[in-house]
Amino acid sequence: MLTIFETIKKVAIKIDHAIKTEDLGYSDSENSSGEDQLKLDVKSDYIIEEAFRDISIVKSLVSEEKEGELQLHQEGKYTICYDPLDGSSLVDVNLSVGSIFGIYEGELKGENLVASAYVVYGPRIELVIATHNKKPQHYRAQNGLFNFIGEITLNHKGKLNASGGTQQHWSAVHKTFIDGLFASGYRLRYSGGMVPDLHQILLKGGGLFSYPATTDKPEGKLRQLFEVIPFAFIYEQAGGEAIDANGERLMRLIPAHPHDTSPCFFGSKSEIEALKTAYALNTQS
Ligand code: FDP
Repeated sequence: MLTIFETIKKVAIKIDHAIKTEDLGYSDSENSSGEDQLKLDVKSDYIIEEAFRDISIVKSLVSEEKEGELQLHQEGKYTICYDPLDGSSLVDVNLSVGSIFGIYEGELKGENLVASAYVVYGPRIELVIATHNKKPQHYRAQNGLFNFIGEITLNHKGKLNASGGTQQHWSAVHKTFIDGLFASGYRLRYSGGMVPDLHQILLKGGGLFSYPATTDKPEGKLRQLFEVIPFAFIYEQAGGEAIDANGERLMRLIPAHPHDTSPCFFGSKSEIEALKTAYALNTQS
């Protein structure tokens, strides 16, 4: 597993370099979710694929930018599911973006995730790695090397509130709940990049990130294997919770297809409790 983490550190430095120096235009292709691919998405995907290609413990790769599973080593133990450059359109406006990695052993489902990691490319390059029975470990790059900064622990209750999706398409339940959080003093923090938005909540003690079911996206937008499950694990390891719109742990998700999405909520315990109450109360009325 250490080899995988060391490889993630190497690719992070290379992707950061690509972000700062490469062409930002669109490629001629679409990804499997039907979105136009930026050249940077394609380049980042290539950097990751090349780096893992010779690592024998890696059985296969599943990328947000590719349709199927890429088989690497039959005797390998792990499948790495990754989003090479999440929120890549934000590079155009010089906001932070990230890479997300979910490391699975066996069938691709939440309960088989053994570790996850993400990288934030911002003014600095930061990396968070989560494994079982440990708080997430936070690193920062300096001169091409990652230094350990500390463990991440969420407070029981936070102050930040970030909800995705077009508000026009939110359900009445979600709107009432989010309005209630603001009315009780929560502050809006939403850049539109999942990685920096979730990173901010983790580092600033807590709060809530939601990507709910909306009328235009009933199954949400964020992808289970590359985005939702890896972050669910990190939030749980940090002492928070991560659930879907039915109150089920996101770690119990079983994607039918690698690109399946799910409504998702990540937060400190207090906000998730409030969410459960709000959603249940409104469902009954
Ligand atoms: P993007 O489409 O820019 O790649 O992964 C999808 C994502 O970004 C997340 O990073 C982000 O949280 C979300 O979409 C933002 O979606 P909305 O604009 O619908 O809120």
